[in-house]
Amino acid sequence: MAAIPVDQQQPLVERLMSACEGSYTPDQRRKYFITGPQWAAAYEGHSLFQDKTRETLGFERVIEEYARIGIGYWCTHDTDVIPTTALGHDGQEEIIGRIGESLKKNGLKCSMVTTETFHNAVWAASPAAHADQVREYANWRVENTVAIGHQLGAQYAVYWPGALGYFIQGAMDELQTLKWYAECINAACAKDIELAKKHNRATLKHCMEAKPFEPVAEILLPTSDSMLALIFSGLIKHPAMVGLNPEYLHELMWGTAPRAALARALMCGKLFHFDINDGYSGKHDVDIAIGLVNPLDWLNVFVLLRSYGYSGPFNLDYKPPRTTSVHGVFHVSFPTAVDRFITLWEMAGEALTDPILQQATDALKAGGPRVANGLDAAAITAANKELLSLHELISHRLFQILIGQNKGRTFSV
Ligand code: 3MF
Ligand code: MG
Ligand code: MG
Repeated sequence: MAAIPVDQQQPLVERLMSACEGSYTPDQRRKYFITGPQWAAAYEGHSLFQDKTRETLGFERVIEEYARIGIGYWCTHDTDVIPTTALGHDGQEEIIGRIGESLKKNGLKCSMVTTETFHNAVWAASPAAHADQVREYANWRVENTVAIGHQLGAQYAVYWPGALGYFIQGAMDELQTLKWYAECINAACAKDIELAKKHNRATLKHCMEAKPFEPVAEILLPTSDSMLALIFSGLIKHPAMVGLNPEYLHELMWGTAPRAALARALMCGKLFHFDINDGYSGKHDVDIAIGLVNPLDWLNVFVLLRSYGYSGPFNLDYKPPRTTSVHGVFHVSFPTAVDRFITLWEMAGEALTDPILQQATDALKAGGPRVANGLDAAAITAANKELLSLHELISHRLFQILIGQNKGRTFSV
């Protein structure tokens, strides 16, 4: 193939995108509770060892592009849109006013707000640092974010305490730090109760998000389970207001099955919000878009969520790769991520009504014949033995659903 002139490259990408077919319309996409983070689209491709590859984008552009794609909801960190120096000053009100206009003009809703308590130098010793003024500032920051949430009509507030930990142990008393951190969540809830009353709105759902490693080496609340322990510890004043925002890759990173982590959140009635992405176990937070690494696992995750009626947001918390241009971010990355979500979600619906899966599951539940002596382990084993091959058959059937063989797709052999 001859070299592709620069001005022909975007048209080539467009042509191949439409040749892929199978994309959904913006109206179809808007039927799902899909939320697009400001930071995901505005990510410039930089990392600790890698320079940025894309230009800076403001919220106006991101909101406009999400609207065009059919992503119905937008979410943001406070400092994604308001410089740290403007927080709490006139600049904040002016920016929030412009965000409100931009959302209205484009028909988007703000679903969630979150506080950046990990990037700025003030969080070097975490938001629950020894210095009481740092902690007071952290409390004010989450209260301020809750206020922004009410102004923009959000339903959720998320907390990712990524800097709550250390590189080298000794200086930090873990228990004391956790108690201080709980005070920060309590401050957010108290402010929320006050503002909800004032604005005659429901209180927000406060969602904690865990990540096992990054940006510090040892994190005090590394998993969703540890956050459940905090929520139920007695340190949280309004535990009914606080739940989880698990992230698929954060759970996978430490080697657990994300589906099992989600099941534990569901068991506690705490699956409020869900960050969807993909990546690898045992690696850092590569934030690949949903379904590009573990589509079969994703199908299984959605079977679980559909089985138990999860109705919260699906937040596209991933990073478009640094090989993708800004045009690619909005014409390849986000539309295809949304469409893989929809496909996998609908596929999970098919799995739930698949007659083979239904019969296999029913048979497992029916079990073999009951034996006379309920203490005879060998007889109980023999009575159920042949049915257990259905475990593998079920996995095979899910694979077939993933590749469309349940719908008659065949391969040349
Ligand atoms: C980091 C994350 C965060 C959180 C965000 C929401 C930047 O790995 O996943 O995204 O989702 O801070 O509070
Ligand atoms: Mg993450
Ligand atoms: Mg996340």
